[in-house]
Amino acid sequence: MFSTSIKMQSLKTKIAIIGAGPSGLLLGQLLAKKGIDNIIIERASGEYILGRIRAGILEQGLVSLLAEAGVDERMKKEGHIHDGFEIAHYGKRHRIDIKALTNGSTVMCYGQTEVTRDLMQARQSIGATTYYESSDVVIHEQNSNSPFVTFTKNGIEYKLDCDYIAGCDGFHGVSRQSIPKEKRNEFERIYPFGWLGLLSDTPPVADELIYCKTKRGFALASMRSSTRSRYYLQVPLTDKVEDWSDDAFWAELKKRLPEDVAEMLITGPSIEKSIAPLRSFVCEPMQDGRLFLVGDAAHIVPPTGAKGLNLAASDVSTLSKLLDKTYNGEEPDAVAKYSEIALKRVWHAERFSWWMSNMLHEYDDDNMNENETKTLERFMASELDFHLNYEEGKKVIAIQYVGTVSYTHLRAHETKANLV
Ligand code: FAS
Ligand code: PHB
Repeated sequence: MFSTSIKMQSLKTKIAIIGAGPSGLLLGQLLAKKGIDNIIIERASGEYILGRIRAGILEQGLVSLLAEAGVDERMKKEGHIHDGFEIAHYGKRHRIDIKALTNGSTVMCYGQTEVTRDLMQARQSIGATTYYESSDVVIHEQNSNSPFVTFTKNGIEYKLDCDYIAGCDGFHGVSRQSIPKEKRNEFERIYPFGWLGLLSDTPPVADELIYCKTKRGFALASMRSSTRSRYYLQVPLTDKVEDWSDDAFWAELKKRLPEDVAEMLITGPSIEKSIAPLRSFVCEPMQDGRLFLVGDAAHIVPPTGAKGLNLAASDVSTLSKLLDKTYNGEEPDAVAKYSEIALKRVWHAERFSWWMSNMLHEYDDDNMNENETKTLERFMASELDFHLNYEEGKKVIAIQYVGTVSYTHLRAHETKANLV
C-alpha cells in the first residue's frame, strides 16, 4: 500500500503522459484539442531533447496528424515534399518513383527535431503542463481504477492522480518495465552493425534520398533542408564515434556514393556526429490495465525504412481516438482495443524495416559458413534485381515506404474496431 509522505504535493489530471519526445508531445496536443486534460512528466530538459538528431522522413499520416494538432504551419513552409528516392546497388542508381507507384502518395522531409520544437511551442502556447527535468518517476496501480505516478522535481515529491497513463518514454524508459515481466512477450533482433550519422550545414548532395548498398557497407544520403545535410555510414558495432574524424567520414562516404554523386559532394564540419545501434524490438501487449505503451516504449525499428517516428505517430493516433471515445461516452471501454489495433501496424512496419535492412546491408553472419554466406548473397542479389528492375518489385517498396499498406491496414482495423 502506497503511503503519501506529508511533504508530497498532490496533482490531478485525466491522462498522465511520461516522456516529452514526439509521442508524448503529439498525444498531449491531440488530447488537449479534444478537451482531455493531461500532464507530461519528462526526465530531460527541453534543450537536451532538441539536441538529439533522429528521424527525417514523415509519412502522410503523420503530416495529417500534425495538421490535426494544429502544428503544421512551419512544416508546410520549411519542409520538402519528396516524390521519390533512390537505391544505388553497387553504384547503379535506381529511382523509386513513389508518387507514380502509389497513385499520388508522397513523403515529407522535415526533421524530427523540428517536429518536436513545433510541438513544444504549441504546448507552451495552450498553457499545458510539462514537468521537465523530473526524476524518480514511478508508475503505481495501473490495474486499479485510480492509477497514479510519483516523481520528484526540484527536490519536491509529487503524486499525480490520473485516469490513465501513457508511457511515451522511449526504449529506456520506466513504462515498459512497469509491466510485470511475466505479462510481457518481447521480440528482438539486434543487427551486427550500427549507423554512424553526421549532420552538416552543407547543401545536400542530391534532391532526394539515396540509399546505397556497396561492398564497403551501406550509406544513406539524406537532408534536413536545402542547406543542411544528414549522412549515415554502416559501421561495425565495435566502432566509437571518436574513431571517426570528419575527414575520415567524408572520405568513406565518397567511396560508398555512386561515382557521379560523389563528385558533387560538398563537405564541411560536422555539427553532430553519433553512432546508433540497430535493433528490431516489439513488446506485446502494448498495454497493462490503464497503462499504455506508445512509440519507442513499445517497439524499435532499424531506421532503414524511415518508420520509427511514423510508427510512434500511428500509436498516438489510435490511442487519442480511443481515449476520445471513452471520455465522450461513445464507447466507455474503447481503450481495451488499443494494443490489438496498434500491433497490426507495428508488425507491418517491423517487417518492412527488417527486410530493407537485410536487403541493403552486407554483413557477416557468424552463424553461417562460407557456402551459406555466398548462397545468401545470391538470394539477396536476386531480391534486389526483382525490386529494382521490375515495376511490380518497385511498387512493393513504394507502397510500404509511404506507409500506404500499413496505413490502409490500420484504417481497416480501426474501421473494423469502429474507431473511425
Ligand atoms: P523518444 O525516445 O523520442 O522520447 C522518449 C522521451 O521520454 C525522451 O524525451 C526521454 O528523455 C523521456 N524519458 C525516458 N525515460 C524517462 C523517465 N523515466 N521519466 C520521464 N521521461 C523519460 N526514426 C526514423 O524514422 N528515422 C530515423 O532516422 C531515426 N533515427 C534514430 C536515431 C537514434 C539514435 C534513435 C535513438 C532513434 C532514431 N529513430 C529514427 C527513431 C526515433 O525517431 C523514434 O522513433 C522516436 O524518437 C520515437 O519517439 P518517442 O516514442 O517519443 O520516444
Ligand atoms: C534521416 O534523414 O535521418 C533518415 C531518413 C531516412 C531513413 C533514415 C534516416 O530511412
